[in-house]
Amino acid sequence: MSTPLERWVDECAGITRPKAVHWCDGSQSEYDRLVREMLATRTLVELNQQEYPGCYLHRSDPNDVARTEHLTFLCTRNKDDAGPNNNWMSPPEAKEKVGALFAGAMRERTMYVVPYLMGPVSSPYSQVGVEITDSPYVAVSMRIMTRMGKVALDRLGASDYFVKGLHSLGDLSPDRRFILHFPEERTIWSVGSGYGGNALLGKKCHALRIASWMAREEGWLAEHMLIVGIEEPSGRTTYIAAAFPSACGKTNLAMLVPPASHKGYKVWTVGDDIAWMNPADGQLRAINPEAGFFGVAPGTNSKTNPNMMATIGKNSLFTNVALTPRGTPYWEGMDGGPPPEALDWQGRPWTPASGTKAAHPNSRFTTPAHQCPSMSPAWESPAGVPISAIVFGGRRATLMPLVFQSFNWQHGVFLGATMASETTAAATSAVGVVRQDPMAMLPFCGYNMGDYFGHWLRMGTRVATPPQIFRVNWFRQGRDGSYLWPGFGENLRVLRWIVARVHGEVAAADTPIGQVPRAGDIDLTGIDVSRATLEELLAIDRAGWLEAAAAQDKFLEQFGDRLPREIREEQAALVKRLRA
Ligand code: GTP
Ligand code: SPV
Ligand code: MN
Repeated sequence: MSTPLERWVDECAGITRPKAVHWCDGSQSEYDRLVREMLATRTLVELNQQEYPGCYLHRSDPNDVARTEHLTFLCTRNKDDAGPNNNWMSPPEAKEKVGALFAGAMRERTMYVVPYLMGPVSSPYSQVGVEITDSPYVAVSMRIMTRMGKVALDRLGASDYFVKGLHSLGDLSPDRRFILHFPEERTIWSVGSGYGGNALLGKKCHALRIASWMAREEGWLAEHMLIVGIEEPSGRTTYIAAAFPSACGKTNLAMLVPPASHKGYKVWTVGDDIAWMNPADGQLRAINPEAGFFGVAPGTNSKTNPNMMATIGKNSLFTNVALTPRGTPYWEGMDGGPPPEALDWQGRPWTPASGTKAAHPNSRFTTPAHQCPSMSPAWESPAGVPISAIVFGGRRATLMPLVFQSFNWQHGVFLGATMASETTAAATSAVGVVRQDPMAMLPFCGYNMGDYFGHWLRMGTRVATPPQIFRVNWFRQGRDGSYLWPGFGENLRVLRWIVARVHGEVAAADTPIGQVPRAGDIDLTGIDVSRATLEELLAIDRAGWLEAAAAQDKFLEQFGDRLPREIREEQAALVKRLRA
């Protein structure tokens, strides 16, 4: 008797016609063999093994370097269930159109069956998925990013309850690229891309788009959030979950190193990109469903993120970075400045005089979380960690203060729902354009965001002590374009205020937008930020906020009847306070 999984694998093989089928067991020997095969086909390039043991470079197709939001679809029976925040295709149309692209797509290739677990091995919150792929790069990346192979098959047994992901590189043409989600069938189809968020289906496709749909049905939250524990000199640890849009600082905040002035503080990493939060014992408890980091390379160095520099020194895959003659990776903003010569991310000769970027702005590394020196002892805790604060942050050169707090849960949901941020190189579209990105989930919410706001509002009533909600912005710029706030490790100063607020240990000033710190309550000892700059970072520009409110209003309007009354009321109340 075959299992539901075996029957589905046979069905996919029948359509895609691979020359061989390999079931991944997740072992080191299997990983090593796949790496050797990819070195032989030049899919991977070996890096300097003395300096970077177990590290390899992958250069992707130059047309396939970031998520493609315009080619990403929700395929729900009812179009309104996908909402104005998603591209939509009807399931029958999607199956016909994209099914044709899968037909015979693996003819010259091996089909890898990749069973994976999202979440700690014995956590009740973890989920099994299986990704079928014809990309060995995807298979080895999944071994870093998830608990892959036997561990997932053991958990699945003969059950038919798993997320099904079918992936093929196809011909890598954006004209024949589709990333489709069928939440009603817990199924993902992805064709035509080998890039992380499009191809590592456990990550954005399963753990956010499909999981957010499941979370609404089951009463939990699947969010684009880092999870971090702040330990104070007293030994008290407070856990924070924070949502920032792609390439806006989650990884960096998750593993920040306290500044020298902050002896006795420790920052513990639980996760850097995705949080699954479940109500338990009157609180929200968060797990990190992932086992690795797929992090942004540019800007990473031993000052901004020493923990990540330590993590990526071994057993890591680098994608679309530059290669020095010594066989080491290079990207803009790395320690030591640019090398005199290198091969750029496309393998072309490059020098600092070339006038182009050596590494792609969205070049990334894939690296095991357990190698990170700041991993929390609780990062694989089956019960997750209790979340005391939720932080929403965007990349905003103007207007948005360094930090402020919501008046209550409902206002906090409104603050998340009205977040906007400048777009980044993580997706293929214009960079630096301010767009509304509620809860940093605009590209990842697997259903109508009007319903999503309603779900968030309800979640606040499901726990006796809901987290307190904050907004932050590390990216305010002065007139000369330089950052007003030093960021990175110094962000701990802001987290300290948040922690103190959560424990009722510091006051705040009421303003029309929320509760703002009194300037004296952000510790500036040991940094070069003047009191005047801090006051500028905390100031409220009423005229600017009224303009922002108009943009918010326009965005929220799209959701029509699906927009909860509470959000409408918060919007009206904000405008009223700003005009008062
Ligand atoms: P995704 O993996 O795309 O979801 O991104 P992320 O939110 O984890 O972003 P990440 O931490 O990788 O940061 C993206 C870029 O922002 C990098 O180039 C960082 O160096 C930069 N960055 C992160 N934190 C700060 C900060 O506090 N201040 C400034 N100025 N830049 C920052
Ligand atoms: C993001 O774009 O938010 C990422 C990278 O974390 S990807 O996995 O490609 O989505
Ligand atoms: Mn992300």
